[in-house]
Amino acid sequence: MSDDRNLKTLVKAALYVGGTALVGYGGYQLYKYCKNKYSRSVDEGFEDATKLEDSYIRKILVLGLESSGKSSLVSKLTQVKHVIKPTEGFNVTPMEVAEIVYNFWEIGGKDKVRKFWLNFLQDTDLLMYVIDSSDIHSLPITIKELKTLVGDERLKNVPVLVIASKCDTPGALTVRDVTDAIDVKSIESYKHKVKVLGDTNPSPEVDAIERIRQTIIALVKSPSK
Ligand SMILES: Nc1nc2c(ncn2[C@@H]2O[C@H](COP(=O)(O)OP(=O)(O)OP(=O)(O)O)[C@@H](O)[C@H]2O)c(=O)[nH]1
Ligand SMILES: [Mg+2]
Repeated sequence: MSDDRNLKTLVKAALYVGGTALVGYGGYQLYKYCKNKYSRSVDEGFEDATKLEDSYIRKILVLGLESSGKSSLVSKLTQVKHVIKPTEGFNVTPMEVAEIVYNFWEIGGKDKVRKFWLNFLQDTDLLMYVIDSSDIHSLPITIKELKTLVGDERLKNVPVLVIASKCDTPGALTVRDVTDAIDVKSIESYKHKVKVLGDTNPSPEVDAIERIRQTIIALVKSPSK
C-alpha cells in the first residue's frame, strides 16, 4: 500500500516537472519567435520609412519681388507665425495636410538675394509666385522675372500658382488685371499649368487663404491637369 502511494507521488512529481519544463520550453520558443518577428518588422519599418519620407514631402517654391508679401502669405497658409521682416536668405516652413508635408521654400526678393533664386529650382513641385497688386510700378520687372523662371528647364512641367497679393489696398490691380498683365496664354501650357488667385475673399462664403491652400494641394496632386 505504502509502495503504491510512493509510486503515485513519484509519477505526479515527474508529470509536474515534465509539464513545467514543457511550458518553460514553449514559453522560450514563443519569446524567440516574437523577438525575431519584432526585429524583422523594425528592419522592414526602416526600409518603408525611407520610401515614405520621399513620397510624403512636397516642395513649394515661393518667389516674388521684395516686399510682395511672401512671408506674410506663407505665415497665413501654414499658421506658423513669422516675424514680418525682409527675408535675407530663405525660410522653409512646413504645412502638413493628410499626412503629406508641404514645405514652403520662401527665398527673399531683394535684388541681392534674387540672383540666387535659380539655385533653388531643382525638385520643385509647385512654384507659387507672389505679385504685389498695389505696386503697379514694379509690374514689368516682376513679370520679367516670372517669365525667366517658367522658361527654365528645371521648372518644366511644374505648375505655377500666381498670387495677386495685397488686394485689400485701395486702388490695387484686380486679379483679372494681373492675369492680363502676365499674359498667361503666352506661357506654354504643355509645360505649365498656371492659375492666378487673389489674397482677399472673393465672396463672403469663400475664404481666400483656404482657397489658396486647396489649390496648392490640387495642383501638386495633378500637375498636368
Ligand atoms: N496691405 C497689405 N499689406 C501686406 C499684405 N501682406 C503683407 N503686407 C505687408 O507687406 C510688407 C512686406 O511683407 P513680407 O511678407 O515681408 O514680404 P516678402 O515678400 O516676404 O518680402 P521679402 O522677404 O523682403 O522678399 C509688410 O509690411 C507686410 O505687412 C497684405 O495682404 N495687405
Ligand atoms: Mg519674406
